[in-house]
Amino acid sequence: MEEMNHYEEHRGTVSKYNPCVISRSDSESKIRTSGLPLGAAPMAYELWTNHMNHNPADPEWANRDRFVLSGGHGSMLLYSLLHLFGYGNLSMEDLKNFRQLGSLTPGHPEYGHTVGIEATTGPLGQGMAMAVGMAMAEAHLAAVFNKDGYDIVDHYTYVLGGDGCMMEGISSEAFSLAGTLGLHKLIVFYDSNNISIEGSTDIAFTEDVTKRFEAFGFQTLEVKDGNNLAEIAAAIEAAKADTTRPTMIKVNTVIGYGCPAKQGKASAHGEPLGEENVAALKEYLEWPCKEAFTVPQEVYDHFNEAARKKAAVEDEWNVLFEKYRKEYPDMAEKWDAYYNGYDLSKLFDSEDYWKKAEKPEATRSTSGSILNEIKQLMPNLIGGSADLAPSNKTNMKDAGDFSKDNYAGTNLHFGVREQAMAAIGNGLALHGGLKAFVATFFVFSDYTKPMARLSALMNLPLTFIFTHDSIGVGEDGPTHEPVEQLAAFRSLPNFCVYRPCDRTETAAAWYRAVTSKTSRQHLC
Ligand SMILES: Cc1ncc(C[n+]2csc(CCOP(=O)(O)OP(=O)(O)O)c2C)c(N)n1
Ligand SMILES: [Mg+2]
Repeated sequence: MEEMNHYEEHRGTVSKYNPCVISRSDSESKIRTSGLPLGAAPMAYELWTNHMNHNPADPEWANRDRFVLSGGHGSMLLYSLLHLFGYGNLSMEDLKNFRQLGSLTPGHPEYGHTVGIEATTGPLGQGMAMAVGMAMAEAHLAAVFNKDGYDIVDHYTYVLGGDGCMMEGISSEAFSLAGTLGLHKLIVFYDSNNISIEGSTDIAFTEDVTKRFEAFGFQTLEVKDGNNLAEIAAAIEAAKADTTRPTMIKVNTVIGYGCPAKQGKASAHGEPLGEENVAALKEYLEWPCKEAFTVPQEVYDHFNEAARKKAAVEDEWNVLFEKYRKEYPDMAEKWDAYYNGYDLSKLFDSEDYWKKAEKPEATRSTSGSILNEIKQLMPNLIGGSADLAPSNKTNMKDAGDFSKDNYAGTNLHFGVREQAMAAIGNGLALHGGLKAFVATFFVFSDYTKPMARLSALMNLPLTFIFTHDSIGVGEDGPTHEPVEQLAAFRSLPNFCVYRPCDRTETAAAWYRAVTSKTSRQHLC
């Protein structure tokens, strides 16, 4: 392959600290899904080491840059980085247990299971949309909290995905909204290797992805050689320099790079490399250790040094925040409430809250007025509907509309994009500091189901408001009559379903939704 010669030039740079080489050999040779990690290692290395603000010693630091691996099948890329940076002491033993039951290194990254994982990913496309939610959370919190000289909320959201994530419709929904909203702190890495499971992407995916992103309103950049660290660095800097648009960086990579028999082929996607190929890979990348799962001390030292510098960035932020606390004590108190939760006992302990309705009222209307009562006491409540707010009764009075010109608003307008909406809801909840809800007609809950499944898996306290729950919705006809949806949601593990029939039950549903720490659905 002529193109491959181009990569030869940078072989030395890449092999030296390639976070993925550690994950291969003997038992390594049985490890699956090495294609993406090998192809995307240079961009991940460059980003995590030289550009991203994160602190392995404090993975929950509120102002850390977020990184989502949307192509969750490349989980070993993330595990290698977490190991090398010393996150949660993810050990070499843990890497050896890759994809084993109960290990800290499951096949796909799991939020809340392995320290440093920002979102559970694997269902392709969803990570892209969750990242948009995180970027929206950042933009909103920055608008609420930042003061002159105090950019206490000021971080980027990075997301990395491949051809599959770009093919999935949900990513287009989410990026269309991200472009409209001008989320310039969102930086998307497209691992473009022209390969997915069935072979060349040409068999099913031929449009110009870059043009699509231009149409969404993104800045688009291209890294011609995904092994060239300087080119990657320049693209990241250019992405940060654009302060009005999100950026998509198309990075041309070779799947399974470095393994002569497999690189550039679909077989590199998921098949284990096998012993011979692992040996050839190590030779090709000039990896100094023949033994399995061995990392030279020099490499650990290099990552320790990077981690040390990153801890210093958080130290500076902590100093800034303490000054902010002194200068703006009310804001600091508000910050604490955003992150630790508001006390709503004033509302929930009042008899009025639980009163029976004097006259019959549609539960969606009751829900709308309760939502507004809650909002009065819980300013970090944020959410909206997929273009059905007037019907779902989700508009919050005097709360402002979240837009490019007003990130302080808390009424979100998702457009007719239920899939992206639900994933964005997950992203808002994952970010921290906010209490999120999303809404649509119950019949269209089908469009939110895979994302609701991830909410439940991640234990996220996201509230779904599904209205018009009746087979008698009438004039709209059978396309709008939910029938099997209730059974489907009730069968979803770790997802609480409330189906209130009157005012008091609607009040109880909202009480549970805002006081509980896990995912729930709320039908009106
Ligand atoms: C929604 C969804 N559909 C299908 C799959 C199964 N799957 C996993 S990876 C993959 C191909 C992904 O191709 P690409 O993103 O180009 O990754 P690469 O092969 O380049 O690593 C598929 C179809 C999935 N994980 N999620
Ligand atoms: Mg691919």
